[in-house]
Amino acid sequence: MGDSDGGLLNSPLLENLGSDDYLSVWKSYGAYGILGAVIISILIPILLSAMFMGKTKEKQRGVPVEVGGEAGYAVRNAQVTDLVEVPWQGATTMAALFEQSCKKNSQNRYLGTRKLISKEFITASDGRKFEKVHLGDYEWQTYGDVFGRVCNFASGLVRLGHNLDSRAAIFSETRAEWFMALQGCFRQSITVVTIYASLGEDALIHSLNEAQVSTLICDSKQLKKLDAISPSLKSIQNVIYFEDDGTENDTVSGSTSKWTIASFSEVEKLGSKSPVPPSFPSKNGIAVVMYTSGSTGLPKGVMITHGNIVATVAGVMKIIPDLSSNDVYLAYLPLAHVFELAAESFVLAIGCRLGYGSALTLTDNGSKIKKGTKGDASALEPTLMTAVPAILDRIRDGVLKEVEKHGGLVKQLFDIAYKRRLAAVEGSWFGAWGLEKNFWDIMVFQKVRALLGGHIRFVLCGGAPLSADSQRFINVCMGAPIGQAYGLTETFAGGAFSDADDLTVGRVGPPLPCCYIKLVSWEEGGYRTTDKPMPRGEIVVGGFSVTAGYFNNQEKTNESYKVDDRGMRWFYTGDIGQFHPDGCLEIIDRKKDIVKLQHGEYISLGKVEAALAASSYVENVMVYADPFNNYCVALVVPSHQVLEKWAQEAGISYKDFSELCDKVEAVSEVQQSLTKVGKAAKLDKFEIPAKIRLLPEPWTPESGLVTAALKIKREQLKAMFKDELQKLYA
Ligand SMILES: *[C@@H]1O[C@H](CO)[C@@H](O)[C@H](O)[C@H]1NC(C)=O
Ligand SMILES: *[C@@H]1O[C@H](CO)[C@@H](O)[C@H](O)[C@H]1NC(C)=O
Ligand SMILES: CC(=O)N[C@H]1CO[C@H](CO)[C@@H](O)[C@@H]1O
Repeated sequence: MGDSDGGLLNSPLLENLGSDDYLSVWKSYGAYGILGAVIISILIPILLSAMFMGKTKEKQRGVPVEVGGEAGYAVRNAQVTDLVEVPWQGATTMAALFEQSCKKNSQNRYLGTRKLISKEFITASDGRKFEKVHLGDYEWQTYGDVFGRVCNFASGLVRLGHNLDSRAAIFSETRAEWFMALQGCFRQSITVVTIYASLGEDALIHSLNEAQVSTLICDSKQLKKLDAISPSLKSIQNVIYFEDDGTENDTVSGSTSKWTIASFSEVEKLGSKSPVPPSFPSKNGIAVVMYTSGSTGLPKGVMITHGNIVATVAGVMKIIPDLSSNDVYLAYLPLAHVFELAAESFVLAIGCRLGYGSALTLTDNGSKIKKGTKGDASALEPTLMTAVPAILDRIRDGVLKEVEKHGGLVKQLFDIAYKRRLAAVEGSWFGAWGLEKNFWDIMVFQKVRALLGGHIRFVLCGGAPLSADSQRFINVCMGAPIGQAYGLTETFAGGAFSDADDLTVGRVGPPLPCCYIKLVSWEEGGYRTTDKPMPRGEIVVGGFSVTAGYFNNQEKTNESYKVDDRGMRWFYTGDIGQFHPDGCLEIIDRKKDIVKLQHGEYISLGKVEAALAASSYVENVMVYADPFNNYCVALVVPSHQVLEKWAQEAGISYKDFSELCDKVEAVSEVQQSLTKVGKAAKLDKFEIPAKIRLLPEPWTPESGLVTAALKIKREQLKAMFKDELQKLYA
C-alpha cells in the first residue's frame, strides 16, 4: 500500500494457483452426504441455540491516546500502555536478535530447502516450452548450523576485500542464502541494499549506482544480465553468486572480468579459514536500503534501521499468540518486499522452522511442478504463511470454478457446507459448530485445506486490501484466521494488524504495539476527525517502526516524515482511513486518487473503480475525472469472453475483438451495465462515467500499465491513452 507498493507478485505467480483439477475427489460424494448434511443442519443448531444464549461482547482492541505533533485522532493498541521497542531485552539490532535466537535454539531445525531431483522441459501443444521440476523433501539446517555459516560468510566478505564503509546489495529470488547473506552483512555492520527482482534494468542500474554498491550478491542466473549492463555499473567491485544445483556453471566473461567474482560457498570457505571478529551495528544504524517501485518514476530507496526491524518484530510477537518452535513457516514471496522480510525476521525471533519455496512450485498443481510430484506446501505442511490478496483470490476462484464444474450433488453439498460454516464464522449460533463442524471439515473442507498442506493455522495477509469475499472464503474453507496487516516500506511493515479472533471483514485491526496511528483531518478532501459516525482523515504512523527516510532525497523525506516536539517520528502515508469504535482501522481511500470536480464535488477514483468492477463486462477499468468538467469518464478493458458472448446473442457481427470494442452497440451495452452496478453501489450521479471507451488490449505488468500486484498505474495509463481521454471530453 501507500506510495511505495512494490507489487508483491511476479505475474507467473498468478497463473499457477487455483488451477484446474483440485477437487476431482469430490465426485465421489454420494447422496448420503446430502442426507447427513440436512439432518445435521436442522438438528444441531436447535440444540446449540438452546445451550448458548447471547453473543460475546465487542472487544476493545485500540484505545485513544494523547500524542504530540499535529492535531488529530490518535489510537494505540489496547494490549500495551507503552510502545514496545524490542522483542526481548538485548535484542536491539537484527545482528543481536540473530545471534541470541541462534544460541537459544541452536539444536532446532531452522532453514529448509528442497533439493532438485530432476528437471525437464515439456512442449505444450502451442509450441511453448515449460520447465518442470521434481523436488525432494526438505533438507534442514539447525539454528546452530546457520549461525556458523553466517559467521563464516561475514568473515569471508572482509577477506574477499569488501570495503567495510561501502554497501552490499542483494538481487535474487527468495532462498536460504538470501537471508544468510543479509545476516552476514549485518554482522559486519554493512548496510544492505535490496532490489526487487522484477524491477527493470534501468531501475537496477539506478539503484546500484545511487547507493554506490561495491559488492553485489545475486543468483547465478543474474550473471549474464550483469555482464550486459556492466559498463553502466560505476561502483561494483565484487560479485558473489549463489550456486544452483542443476544449472550449468555460469561463466562470467568480458567486461565483468574487472570484478572479483566468487560463489557463496567460496566466500564461506575464505571466512572459515581466517575468521574476522564481528563488528556489530547500532540500533540507529541503517540495516537496509530497500528500493521499491513506487507508482511513478525511478525507484526510491527507503532507509530502514535495525531498530525499525526489531520493533516491528516485537509488535507482531505481542499479538500473534501461541507460536512456538513447533510452527513451520512457508516462505515464497520476494524477500526484497518489506512484508516477507518482516515475516522472516519474525520467524527468526520465534525460533521455528522456515521452509523455502517459490510461487511456481507452491502447490502440487504449480505450473513448474512435475506431474505426480509434491508442491512446496504438501512437502512442508506449513502452519503459517503469508499471502497477498491476489493469491487468496486465486485460491478462492480455483475452488469455486472446480465446484461449479462438477455441479449437481457436489455443488449442493459445498453450498450447504459453506453456508453453515459461514453462519458460524459470522457469529450466529445457528451456524455449524462442534460435531457438525467436524462433519463438514471431513466431508468438504479437508480437500481445500490439502491444497496448502493441510495444517495451516494462521495466514498473514498484506500488500493490498483483501476483499471481504476472499477473507470469508479462507476463514471458512481453511478454518484459519487471517491476520490482515497494514503497513508500508516506510514504516517497516509496521502499522495496523488485525487480531486473530477478529472475524469482521474489511478492516486492518488496531495499531501494532510498536506504533501509534493518528488520523489527521484533510479539509480539502472532505475527511475530518470530527466526522460522524467515525473520525476520518489521513493515516499518519508514529513510533519505533517509522524508518529514517528516503535515501539521497531529503526533500521527499521532509515532505512525508515529521518529528514531533516529543521526538517521535511520524510518517504521512497518503492513505485515508477511519477508526471504528473498537479501535480498528479501515482504509477507505487514497489522497492521490481524489479529484475535485468543477462544481466542487469530490470524486474518489478508486472507490468508483471498485464499484464498477462488479460488472461482468469489466476486466479492468480506470476512471478519469477532469477537474474542469463536472462528470467523469472511464477506460474499460472488457472481458473477451463476456462481451463476445453478448455480441453473439445480440447478433452483432464483427471481424475481430478490436472492431467489436469500437461498435456503438457494444459501448452502450457496457455503459448500461456500469450504470446499473454503479447505482447498486449507491454511487452519485457524477460518479458514474458519462462516457466510456472500450480498449481491446489487456493491461499487464509487462506493458507497465499495472503493477506486479495488478493495481492500475494511473499516471502511465493517462499518458498512454491521452488521446482517447481527450476525445471522451470532446
Ligand atoms: C561446475 O563446477 C563444479 C566445481 O567447479 C564442477 O565440479 C562441476 O563438474 C561443474 N559442472 C558442470 C556441469 O560443468
Ligand atoms: C529538510 O528539513 C530540514 C529540517 O527541517 C532542513 O534543515 C533541510 O534544509 C530540509 N531539506 C530540504 C531539501 O528541504
Ligand atoms: C491439472 C492438474 O495438474 N491437476 C492435478 C492437481 O492435483 C491433483 C491432486 O494432487 C491431481 O489429481 C490432479 O490431476
